[in-house]
Amino acid sequence: MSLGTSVARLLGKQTGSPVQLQRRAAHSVALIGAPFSRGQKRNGADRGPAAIRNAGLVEKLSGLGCQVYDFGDLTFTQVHNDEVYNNKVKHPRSVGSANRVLADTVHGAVTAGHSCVTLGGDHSLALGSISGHARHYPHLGVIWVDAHADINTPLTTMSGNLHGQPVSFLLRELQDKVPPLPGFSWLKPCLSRSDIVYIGLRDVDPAEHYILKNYDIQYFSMRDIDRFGIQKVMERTFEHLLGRGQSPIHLSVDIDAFDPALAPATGTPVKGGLTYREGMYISEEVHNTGLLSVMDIVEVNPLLGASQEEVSATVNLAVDVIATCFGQTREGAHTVFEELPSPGSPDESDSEQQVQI
Ligand SMILES: [Mn+2]
Repeated sequence: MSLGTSVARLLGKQTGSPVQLQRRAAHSVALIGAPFSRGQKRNGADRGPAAIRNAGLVEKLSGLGCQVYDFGDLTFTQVHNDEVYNNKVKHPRSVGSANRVLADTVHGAVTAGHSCVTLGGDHSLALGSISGHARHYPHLGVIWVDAHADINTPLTTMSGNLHGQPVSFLLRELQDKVPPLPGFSWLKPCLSRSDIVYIGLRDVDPAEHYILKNYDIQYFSMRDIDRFGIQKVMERTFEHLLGRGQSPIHLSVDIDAFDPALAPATGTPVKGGLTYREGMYISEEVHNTGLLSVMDIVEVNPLLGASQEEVSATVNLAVDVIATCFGQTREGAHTVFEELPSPGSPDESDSEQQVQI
């Protein structure tokens, strides 16, 4: 018995069939820049969208056969007097208001029929990205690829930074533990604890560990990846999220899930992260489901590389993750290649004859 086969059946997957290739080639992708960094304390995460665009993302997606609709970068209104909440939580009104704008934009893009890529920005923007996504598709499966669980509540956070808390606001089961934050009144929890799977965890606070265990949230730490291998981890991820039936996938990738050797230009690096190959495998498998609807790529901070090489490595990795999620393969793709040229067949009539033979 093969887990892979059951997952394939689960997904109704017909890998490599012309119909599916055709469908993928027609993919329309909305790019939404969310240059927002108030969910954490380092300057520069707001420069992520420009850096990722400048690394050739649009060209790469177009080369894969995607129709790209670049929504540009969102502008967020400055919130003055954004006082700390409860002596702890920083910039609540700024984070709340920016995410409200992002939620509306993602909702609009998904409703218009696009797949959507949200370029961060810090990880607090998952609040808006997932909320906007869920407004159109109430039943989402979320794959959260990250070194951190980002599931502190405003009452358990040690840093006070909202990029470490978004999941607590999104989960219905945690609502009696989450106080109403100024700027967050628009936000309604849209996920159940069984709708999310973590991959790549290796720096989890005590309260976060308590939540993961007591609310029975599925996660695969780096240790689990060491034990099972990334292939099993992905099979189990899809069994968990799709075993009840197909639902659109929201992939939220924090670049710090990768090893700092690969992604040094980020605010909270933790050693012992994903390899390049593990990251590409995750992205390929998500693409292969045919269910990817929205993805976030966050916490790329061009100001934090020690050199231009470090910044480029981090940014190019982000581009590779996105491109792979939309069909770039390591084994070669042939979505735009329909027929091999033959010697002596310069015109249409010749190639028609060949087809008949
Ligand atoms: Mn994160």
